[in-house]
Amino acid sequence: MVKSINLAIIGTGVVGSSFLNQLSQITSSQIKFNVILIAKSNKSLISQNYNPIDLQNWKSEIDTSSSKNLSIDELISYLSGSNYPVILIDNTSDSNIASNYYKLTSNGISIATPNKKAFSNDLQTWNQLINNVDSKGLIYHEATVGAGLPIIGTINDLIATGDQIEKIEGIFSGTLSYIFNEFSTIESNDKKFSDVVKIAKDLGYTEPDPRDDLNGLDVARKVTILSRLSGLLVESPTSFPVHSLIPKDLESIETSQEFLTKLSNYDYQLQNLKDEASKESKVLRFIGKIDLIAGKTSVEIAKYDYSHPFASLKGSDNVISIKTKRYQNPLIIQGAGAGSEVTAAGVLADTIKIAQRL
Ligand code: NHO
Repeated sequence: MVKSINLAIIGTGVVGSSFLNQLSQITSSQIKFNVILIAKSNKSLISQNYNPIDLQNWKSEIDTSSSKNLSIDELISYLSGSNYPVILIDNTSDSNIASNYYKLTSNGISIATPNKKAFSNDLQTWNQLINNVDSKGLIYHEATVGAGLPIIGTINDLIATGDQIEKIEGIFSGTLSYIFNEFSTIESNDKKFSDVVKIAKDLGYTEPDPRDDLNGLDVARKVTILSRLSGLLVESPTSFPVHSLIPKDLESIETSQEFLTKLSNYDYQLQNLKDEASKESKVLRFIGKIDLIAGKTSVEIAKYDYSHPFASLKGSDNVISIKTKRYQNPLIIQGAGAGSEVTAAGVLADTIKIAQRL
C-alpha cells in the first residue's frame, strides 16, 4: 500500500530549489509525498485544503501569491490539521525556525534540515532535541555535516551497534578543502595563499565575504555536531580551540575587497608553514579533530604525509576518518561535501527515511 506524507518546505534558495527539483523527479516510491506549503522569505504558497501543490509551477505561483509567511504558532496550527503525517523541511539558515524545532516536534511535526544552527548552538538545545525520547516528531540532519555524505547516519549506526568512537579527523569545509588542496600540494608549487583565496572567491566557492569561511566557524559548527553525536558534549562552537586563517590585523577591516587586497601582506605566515611541511614531505590541511579518549576537540591546520588519504584530496571534496574500537584502521568517507545538489540529496534522503518510519 502506498503511504501518503505531507511536506512543508521552507526556504527556496540554492538548496531549497534543488530539493524541490529532486522531489519532483522521484518516480518509484512506496511513499507519496504531497507538498502542502512552500515558503520563501516574504511569501508562501499554502494549500488550504491540504491538496498537493503542483510542483511544475511553484516558482511562478509563489511569486504571484498574496499569502504572507505564517508565524511558528500559525504554522503548527496549520500543519496539525493535516490529513497525513507531516515533515517540515527547513532549507533556511534562519535562527528563529531553528529555535522552534522542539516546539514543532513536540506537536508531532517531523523535521529534515541542512540548517546547522539548532544542533551547534548551546548544549541545552541539543539535549532537548536529540535526547528527547518523548518527542512525537522525528528530526534528521545528515546534511549539516558533509552535505549528502553518509557521515551522521554512519556515526549513529556505529554507536547504536555498540561500537566506541575513539577519534574523528576530517576536512569539513568544501571551501577550505579547495583552498588547501590548491595551496599545499604533493608536487611543489609556488602558489600564494592570498591568490588561491581570490581564485576560490572568483569561482564562487567562498561565502560573499571569504572571512566567513576563513574564520573556521563553519568547521567548528560541524565539529560541534560530530563531537556531541560521538559522546563528547562540547558546550558550543566557541568552547574549544579554533584556528582562524584571518590575520589579527585584518579582523576588523570593513569590506571584503580591502581584506583581500591586504591579505597578501600576510602570505609569509602560511608560506612558512607550507615550506616547513614540504621539507618533511608533508602537506597542510585545515581540519576538525575530535579525540574522544583525551576528551579534546579542535579546529586547526595539520600536516599530513604524502601517503595519507587527506594529502591526495581533490577539488572541494570533504573527507572524514573515523577510528573506533572495531575500526582500528579508520573508516574513511570521502566525496563532494558542498554544493546544492549533494546537499539537497542529503535532505531528501533524510525525508524519505523519516517517511518510512512514520
Ligand atoms: P540560500 O540560498 O541563502 O537560501 C536560503 C533561503 O531561505 C533564502 O531564499 C531565504 O530567503 C529563505 N529564508 C530565510 N529565512 C526564511 C524564513 N523565515 N521563511 C522562509 N524563507 C526563509 O541558502 P542555501 O545555500 O540554500 O542554504 C540553505 C541551508 O542549507 C542553510 O542552513 C545552509 O547552511 C545549509 N547548507 C547549505 C550548503 C550549500 O552547499 N549551499 C551546504 C550545507 C548546508 O554542503 C554545503 C556546505 O557545507 C557548503 C560550505 N560552505 C562548505 O563546506 O564550504
